[in-house]
Amino acid sequence: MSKALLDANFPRLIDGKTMHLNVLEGDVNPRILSVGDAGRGERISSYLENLQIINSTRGFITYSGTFEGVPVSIIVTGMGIPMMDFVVREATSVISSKVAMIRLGTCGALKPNTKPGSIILASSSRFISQNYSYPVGPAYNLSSKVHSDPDLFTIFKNQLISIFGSENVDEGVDLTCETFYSAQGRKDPRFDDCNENLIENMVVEEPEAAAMEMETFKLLHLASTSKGKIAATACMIGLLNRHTQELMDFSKLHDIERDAARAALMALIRYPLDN
Ligand code: R1P
Repeated sequence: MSKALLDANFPRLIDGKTMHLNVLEGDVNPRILSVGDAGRGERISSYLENLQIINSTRGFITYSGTFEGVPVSIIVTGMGIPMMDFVVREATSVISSKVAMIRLGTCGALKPNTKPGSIILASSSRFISQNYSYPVGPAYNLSSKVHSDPDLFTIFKNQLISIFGSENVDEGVDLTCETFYSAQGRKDPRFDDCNENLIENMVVEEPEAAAMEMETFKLLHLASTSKGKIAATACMIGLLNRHTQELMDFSKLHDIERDAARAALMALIRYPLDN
């Protein structure tokens, strides 16, 4: 019975909750931090006071509360652009005002001199999709660019630099990939992925490419098509460098994550939302 739907076009359950995030009006605040990993979400939810947690059966978790007295939400988003699509559309559907959203994720770094463990800000993003009609056309396509909200980007960048120092904060074009393996140029001899030179080719096509991950393009694209409702930006922790193959010191990951989340929350509460 609880799965009965009120609306076929934008499904709500019979109790009025959105179908996948399981949220109602009042459950999500207009300042939203999206994280991919459930452990990351739980750890950084300790920043929030007056915490309310909403689980869903689809993997999304919404933590809402206050940060320095300002209402914010942290949403565990999962991986990939369909999950980001659910989060952006359903979370903003229960908010009547303008929304500020930041993604805090992890990525592979693409610039040869980016140190693993650095923070990489996405000034813009492009999408890499596999061409399933290949060999008609190239095996992988690179979309045109969508941009971060310039004001939110600048506020966030300043917060990150004040915490990490400018030497640990990089920026550039994010490449959001359709998949983790083939579309990020990972080699798996069991499959004909036709991705032998994917990274080399993409970096030639986009010389400012700085990060490879799986969600940012969808967030920025939806923000750019939201008719002014959503301001968005993103940063990722570079777990490894795809050029040098160097890995970060993973014993530092949770500390970096905690500090980056604090920077994101500070940026979100400083961003002016004109309702
Ligand atoms: C892959 O391991 C996942 O990690 C990255 C990718 O975008 C993908 O979601 O981001 P998160 O750490 O935010 O999940």
